[in-house]
Amino acid sequence: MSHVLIVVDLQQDFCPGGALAVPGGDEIVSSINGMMHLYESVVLTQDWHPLDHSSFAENHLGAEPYQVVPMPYGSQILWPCHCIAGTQGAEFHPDLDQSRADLILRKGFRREIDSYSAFFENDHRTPTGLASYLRERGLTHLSFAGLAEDFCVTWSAIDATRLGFKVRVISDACRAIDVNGSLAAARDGMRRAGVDLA
Ligand code: VGL
Ligand code: ZN
Repeated sequence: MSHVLIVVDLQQDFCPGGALAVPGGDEIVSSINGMMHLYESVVLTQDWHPLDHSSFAENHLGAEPYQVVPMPYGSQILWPCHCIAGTQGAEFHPDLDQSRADLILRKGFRREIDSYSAFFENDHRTPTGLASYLRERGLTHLSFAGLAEDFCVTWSAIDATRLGFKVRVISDACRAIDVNGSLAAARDGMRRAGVDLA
């Protein structure tokens, strides 16, 4: 029984001043650093998009950020341009301790599909490889922290329970975007899926 801390998307664009700032996103960095020593392993995820990514409102004629549009894989919220691969906004918060990270998993790098979950792209079918990595290492108990609780953290946590992992979300070490009641809906979905909301 081995425990891994998965820190989701604690990147500059999701922190105050960034392109898709999550309120209070920077407030969780020091508590996350402080809990890393409690785990056998630490994994960081990194949202990593090409400039022409289909989740960006800027890439849809006449669209506004936060508008919902149909995509071949389901409905998709359009976001402001964020976490462009190789730019400063895609870098981790400068105070995040990266030294204990065994793996940095990038996601969302295909133009035509978004990837909230650390396990599957938004078609719920295309794997990122993380499940196999964790299983091969015997990491069975997953704790999640990071940004944003109501999107990438929730989608990752729910997928993880479906994949058979024991899953906990440390809400105090998360912050949410909370568009149109998304945080309440996300917590509801996590409880129903059997995620332990600590
Ligand atoms: C995220 C929206 C778009 C997240 C990533 O990390 O929660 N949200 N891309
Ligand atoms: Zn993104």
